[in-house]
Amino acid sequence: MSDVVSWVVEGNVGVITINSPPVNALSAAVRQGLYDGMEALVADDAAKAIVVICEGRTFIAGADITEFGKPPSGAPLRDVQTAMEKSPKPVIAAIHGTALGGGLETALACHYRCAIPSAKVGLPEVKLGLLPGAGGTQRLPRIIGPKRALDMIIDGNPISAAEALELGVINHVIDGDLREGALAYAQKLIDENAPTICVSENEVDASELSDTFFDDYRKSIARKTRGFPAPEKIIQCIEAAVNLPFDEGMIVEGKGIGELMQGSESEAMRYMFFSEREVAKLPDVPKDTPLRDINSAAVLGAGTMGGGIAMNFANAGIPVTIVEMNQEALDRGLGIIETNYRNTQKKGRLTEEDVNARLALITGTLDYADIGDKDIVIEAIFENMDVKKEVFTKLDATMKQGAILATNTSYLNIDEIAQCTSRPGDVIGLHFFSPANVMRLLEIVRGAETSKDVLATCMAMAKRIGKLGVVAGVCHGFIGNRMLSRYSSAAQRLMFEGATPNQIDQALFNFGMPMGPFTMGDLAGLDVGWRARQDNPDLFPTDTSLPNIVDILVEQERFGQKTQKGYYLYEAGNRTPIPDPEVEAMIKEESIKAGIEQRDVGDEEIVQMALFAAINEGARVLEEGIAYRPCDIDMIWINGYGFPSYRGGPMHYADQIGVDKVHAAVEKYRQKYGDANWKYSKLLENIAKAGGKFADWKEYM
Ligand code: 3H9
Repeated sequence: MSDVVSWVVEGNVGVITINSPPVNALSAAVRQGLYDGMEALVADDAAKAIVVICEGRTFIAGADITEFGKPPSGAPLRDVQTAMEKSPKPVIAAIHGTALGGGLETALACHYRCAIPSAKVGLPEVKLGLLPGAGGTQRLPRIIGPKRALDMIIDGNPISAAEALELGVINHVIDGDLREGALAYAQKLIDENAPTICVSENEVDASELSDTFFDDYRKSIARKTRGFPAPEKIIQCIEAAVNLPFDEGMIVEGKGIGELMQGSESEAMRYMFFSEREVAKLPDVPKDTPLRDINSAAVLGAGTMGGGIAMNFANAGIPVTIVEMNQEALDRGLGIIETNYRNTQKKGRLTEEDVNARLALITGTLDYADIGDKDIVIEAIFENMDVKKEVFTKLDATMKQGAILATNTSYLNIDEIAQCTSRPGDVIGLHFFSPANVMRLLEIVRGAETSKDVLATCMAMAKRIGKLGVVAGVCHGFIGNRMLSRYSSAAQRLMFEGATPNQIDQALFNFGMPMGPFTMGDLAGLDVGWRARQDNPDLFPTDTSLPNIVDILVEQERFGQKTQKGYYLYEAGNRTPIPDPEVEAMIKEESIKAGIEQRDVGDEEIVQMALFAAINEGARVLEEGIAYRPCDIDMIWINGYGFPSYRGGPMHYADQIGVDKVHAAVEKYRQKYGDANWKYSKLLENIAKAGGKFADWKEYM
């Protein structure tokens, strides 16, 4: 017996109970307890079958990730599994919550599995840059076939108890109390003298596979899994399951997980797992802060942003009203929302009923009076401080007391907006990323007077509408766009020194970004940034040492993809950028006119200069208290800008390659280009000089 694992014999059934909050992960103590429990109950003649069950919110949710990288202790999981498989008495896993990773692998080593209907089972290791390393790649194909197993392990998403039953991953569903049901199931197996079924002894049914199956599979996932090493190793394990005996397949699996565990990619993805949870913890906002009710919402503006934001609420079952200035704009916006939903329906990801239910939750109005009773309003109109102030004055007069007044601004000062209301504590920034119904990030901007319950409510609401909320303080561009502007400026500089937009975009794509800054500019529309600058010249100071190429392109009506020309050319109906020699010649001409020396720029330098500019700004953001922690910055860049998750975000990446290296390069650039884009960060310098890491940034403040 131990603190976390206990066992008893009830009637003639032995019951091993794991109680290791929060998620019964397979820590050394849990593994050792399971091993000891198996040994004791196998030896106990009173027990004719053994049930393995968990207390708390879930069955075993996997290996204990906090132990990865530490020296091994406790019984190895494979020994526990062998003890289960070799038991002469039937061993039954009784599942509730989520049996994930090593948790499902433990259950697969049992002779039988039962679960309550709400349970889910899955092998999500790929999301941590790993593969199932406790027999999952060898046992699962022996139940559900190699093809289905590959899909399930490569996407990492869990399946429901009903699906698991259909596939044979579980053998029995229990309605009602799990423990009672599992004991009754065990008794039934005893009464029937049921055999001890070892999945490892099953044959793999490869009859469904064509000769080219694995190569075709590799090709089909190549784009989606670019840069991630785990999927290829998972394929190799399933190939081994098909071609080799179980024990040899286990050797391939063991080697694969060992290599992945050592890699920087898995380290980054494990950091991401904990960071996603860390960003939900706000240092000065207690966990038990009372939340306001959010049962209805309003969005101002039916444009691309407003429509996307409204869809998030409808998707979460929250009724939402969109306010527009005139009927035509409202009808257009509502029409686009319907088209978006219908397109998703056509792809089979929503049923007609789902779409109808969501559309029924979205209403439109031209009258502010119709939204006065809503719990939250999000303004998503164009970026102009005077207009925003006018709108917030109106909202202050219209909205009920206790309503949250939010702005979706990407740059503007939230404190200034809040001051034109009588309730600055209720005002907050909710910065969605385009397309707002798709992108997972919600940058939550905390004003000087934003009250703690408003902040806590918005964090909880983010989760409810499927977003990752990350808090930022008030400054120009907040965390994400402030860093992005340094990154883009560095790319522009290199373009004027001789790299083509295509070379720069390719270099950053190869690093792992979904696209480079020029492709991104064309996608977003070059006129959008141009217009924002016209409206707010003081807010967007241009680097006067560089020619203004965007102005020239916009004057030529080269707005990007929407006009089929921007930095690149586009064929009708095709989003693939085609390098345009005319634009490249124009850039060269402008550079020479501005006296910028032309040179050969290398790909490595492109990646380094663009990313280091962002990292230096990230260090300043931390120094100024705009971000609470480096992980907040990293989660913003991964979820809002597509920074490759296998590199952990810019600040984690700096730690991986060495902060001293980043600092030395930043200093070189500052001397060469001046302070405008390379503002000095004392924090960066302190960490570099001490040979430290951003992970320990507080020591260096
Ligand atoms: C694996 O199994 C490898 C094997 O194949 C090979 C072995 C040889 N370890 O998410 P929550 C913590 S790899 C340690 O907020 P929820 C989490 O950090 C593993 N800690 O709750 C948080 O701590 P805090 C494969 C863990 O209800 C707290 O538990 N398994 C682990 O929203 C609550 O978590 C997975 O990848 C863990 N494995 O969701 C499953 N899991 O409160 C990972 C959680 O201090 N886990 N914690 O911030 C999950 O997907 C979700 O946590 C789960 C619950 C769905 C279980």
